[in-house]
Amino acid sequence: MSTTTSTPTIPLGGPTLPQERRVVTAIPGPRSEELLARKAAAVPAGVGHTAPIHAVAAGGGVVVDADGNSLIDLGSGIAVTSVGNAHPAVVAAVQAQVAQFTHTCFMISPYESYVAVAEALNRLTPGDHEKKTALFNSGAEAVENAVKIARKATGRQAVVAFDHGYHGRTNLTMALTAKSMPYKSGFGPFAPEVYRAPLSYPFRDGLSGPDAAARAISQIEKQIGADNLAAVIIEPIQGEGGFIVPADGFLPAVADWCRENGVVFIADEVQTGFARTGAMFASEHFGIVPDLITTAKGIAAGLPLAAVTGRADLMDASHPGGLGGTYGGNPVACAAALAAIDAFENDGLIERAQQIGARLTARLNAMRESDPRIGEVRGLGAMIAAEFVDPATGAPDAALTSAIAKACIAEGVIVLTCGTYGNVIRFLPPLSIGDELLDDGLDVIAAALGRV
Ligand code: PLZ
Repeated sequence: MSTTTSTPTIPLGGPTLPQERRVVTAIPGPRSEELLARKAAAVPAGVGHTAPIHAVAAGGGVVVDADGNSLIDLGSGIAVTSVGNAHPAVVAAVQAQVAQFTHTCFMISPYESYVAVAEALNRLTPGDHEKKTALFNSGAEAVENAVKIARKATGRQAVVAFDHGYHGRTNLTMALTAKSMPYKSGFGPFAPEVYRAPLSYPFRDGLSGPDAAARAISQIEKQIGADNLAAVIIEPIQGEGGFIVPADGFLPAVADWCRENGVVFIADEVQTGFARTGAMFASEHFGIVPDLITTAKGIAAGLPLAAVTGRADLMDASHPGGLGGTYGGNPVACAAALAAIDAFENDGLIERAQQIGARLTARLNAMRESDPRIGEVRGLGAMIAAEFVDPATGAPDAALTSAIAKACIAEGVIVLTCGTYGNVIRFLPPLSIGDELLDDGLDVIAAALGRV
């Protein structure tokens, strides 16, 4: 691991917030309590929240709440504010664009920033083949469109998604998502022609990458048949499913099989994209070149934007007017994306993600050595997780996981859980976080682990 305590060169942004954990009231404090009561009365219970606060400012590595508490942000709003919240270049670009024009609809009167984002994604995504990009508003919408594009290009209908996969909450993406509660339960019927294949989950299946791929491919061939299959969609590292890093060789074997069988290989990099894993895209770690890649989250530093980027021949298969949407590639979101992409490329954020990953991994592994309830520490770059188990049986321990997360939030550290079994704590700090804050956050986690 890197032992250098480098101060990040990344601008902190937004209001210049003291980079400190500061808990001045109970969490939630009285003002957040009031706002939470209004939320409960005005917003449906289905829209949950992790931290019982209301945010008023954020930047660097902190989120400040309505009571003046400054919480360490180890979630980045689910891997979104990777360049840092209210990054100054993003703020300036958004302010300039919003004063110029807020919307024309790209399908009515196109504008340059959309094209510039497309050019940047065509250049930055894996592979040097000819690519094109279409822009949308959310990760789920990008996934929906990737499937549309693959079906149109192949003339086939079936789509394979994997165990532990997460692809969104719209009807088709709920079908693609593996976990029933809370994402799907009671919300069916789901879109047809979606099939599920087994993943590589080394901690739980003990299979080599090639063996796990052979298992998946055999199931796909027997249950669906390559001739009927338009696309295979997979997150290179499962996000909501538990930060599962597939065994070496799994992804290349699946991608090769797709290529040999005319099946479109879609990498869903909505959570893993844009420097998060210590590479611009996680596919690079596994040596795969997806036919289509979906992105969102980190792309525009918090403004709603998403993309499908991929082989020009596939992207061009749709008839004119077949792809789009009123807001897709909104000019304000595109301005934010161009500023964020510039920061990803030029502010050392890929290296910073690697440093953060090394620091998190070393510390969490040290905790694991003295506490067998941490079954595994895994992940790449600034996308790291700890899986909690019953040491005697290896069974997932969701109750312990949620108790630790709650204890951390009460102490002023925002941590997120994930995993099919709800037994994973994931770390997705903004890449603008400093080492001291990161260490303080880890101290709080270690103390919580000792207590619960
Ligand atoms: N694909 C890989 O991670 C979003 C969802 C949180 P949207 N993940 C966070 C929740 O509980 O809703 C995600 C993802 C991957 C697609 C999506 C969907 O992206 O922008 O939330 O639609």
